[in-house]
Amino acid sequence: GSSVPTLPPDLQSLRATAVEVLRGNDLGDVTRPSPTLYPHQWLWDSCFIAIGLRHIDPARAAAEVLSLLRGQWPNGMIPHVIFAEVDDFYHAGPQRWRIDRVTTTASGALSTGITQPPMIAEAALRVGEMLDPKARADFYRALLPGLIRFHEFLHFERDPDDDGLVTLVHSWESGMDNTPPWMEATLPITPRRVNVLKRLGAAEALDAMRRDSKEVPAEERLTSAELFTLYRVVRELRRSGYAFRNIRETDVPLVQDVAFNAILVRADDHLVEIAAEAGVKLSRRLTRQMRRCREAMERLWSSSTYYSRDFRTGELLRHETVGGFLPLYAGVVPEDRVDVLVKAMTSPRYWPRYGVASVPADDPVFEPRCYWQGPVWININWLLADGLERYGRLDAARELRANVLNLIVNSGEMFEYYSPLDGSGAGSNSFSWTAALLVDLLA
Ligand code: 2M8
Repeated sequence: GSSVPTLPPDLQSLRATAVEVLRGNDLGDVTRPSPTLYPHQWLWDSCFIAIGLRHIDPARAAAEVLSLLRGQWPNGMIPHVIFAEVDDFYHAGPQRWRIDRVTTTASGALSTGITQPPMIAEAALRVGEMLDPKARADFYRALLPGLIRFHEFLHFERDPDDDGLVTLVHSWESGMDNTPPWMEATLPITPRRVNVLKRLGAAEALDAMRRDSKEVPAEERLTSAELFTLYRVVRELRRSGYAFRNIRETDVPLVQDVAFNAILVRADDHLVEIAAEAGVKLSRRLTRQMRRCREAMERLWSSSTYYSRDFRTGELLRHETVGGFLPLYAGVVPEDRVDVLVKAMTSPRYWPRYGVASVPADDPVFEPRCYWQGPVWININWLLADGLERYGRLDAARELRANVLNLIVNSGEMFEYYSPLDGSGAGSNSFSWTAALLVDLLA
């Protein structure tokens, strides 16, 4: 762990910077994650953004959450990106997904064909706390039918064999694009032409084919081989009509992601609470699957941490990441394991100096400034602090929050992610969920 920092006096101006970033990324009742890299609406970004916005403008925060329903598919899925009508410089835009051949969204907006960590119920509950009773009742009433259908999509469509855990079909669904276990599961299906180019030493030719942003140094993003493999997965999903029964017949990696399932278990609890307050009854089938999912988390534990699991083989993907701590946030960790997890999380391996890293610093693939392969992410640390609190580790939770706050204070800017070693910012700047969660941390 690290020592509790003394906060500099200009927190107010830092908060003003954060509010400014959110305003700059505001597209109406949707907030884009960043002006340079991400011009559309992302599912879990909007949820974290709403958690911050509730302190500034609760009605606007409620609108941010509700706007996600505009992307909902007839099968209940809420997509990971709802495309805004902007000049599209985003590299995985509508033309990669072509969902218009398969389905339409509630609003007719274009979207991707995959989902993202189901943070909606958490955001709804937190926003609800800030609304007066009448506004909250209206908000819940508007949200509930779509939210219930989303949870049903996850528990039914994505758990076709009644295993309990839900399965993801792309690393983008996990939100942690290049996290090591996902990359190890995905790289075996690298397109042949990419491997050939690599073998020929034509890495530059490969890089030249990239259409993602040049704003960020290459060493802070996915490698070209990784990126082209993720595009290949999108192509398989598109050809499968985004239906799980077809996708499972392809060679696309299918993963019961530990972080996603942990977030879902917690979201299920929140959904139960919201439904109870609104006097809405959940179906017995859904209630049963929620229970089975919670129980199935146990299968992801092995000796000292939780892992994601391969849907096809049932084998654990034994590469440790920060995702292994999110069962604390879910509340599924037996008391005799909590110390093991908390010790690991607060050790210098994970928490060398500034916040908990996405991959432990002694991992051979650890890269302090490369995306989900080492950097500190503010949203994950927010979830971890909440998990510590749930288990009564109040000092550790307080210390983590103070440390993360200090990280942002020192940088003075709202970066996408930060080096856990020296606290330097990386990725996009003016990043919305960093700004929003800073506002929440300061509240
Ligand atoms: C990153 O992912 C997108 C694809 O979804 C990308 O790499 O283009 C991830 O960090 C993800 O968790 C995040 O939601 C998204 C937008 O901030 O960016």
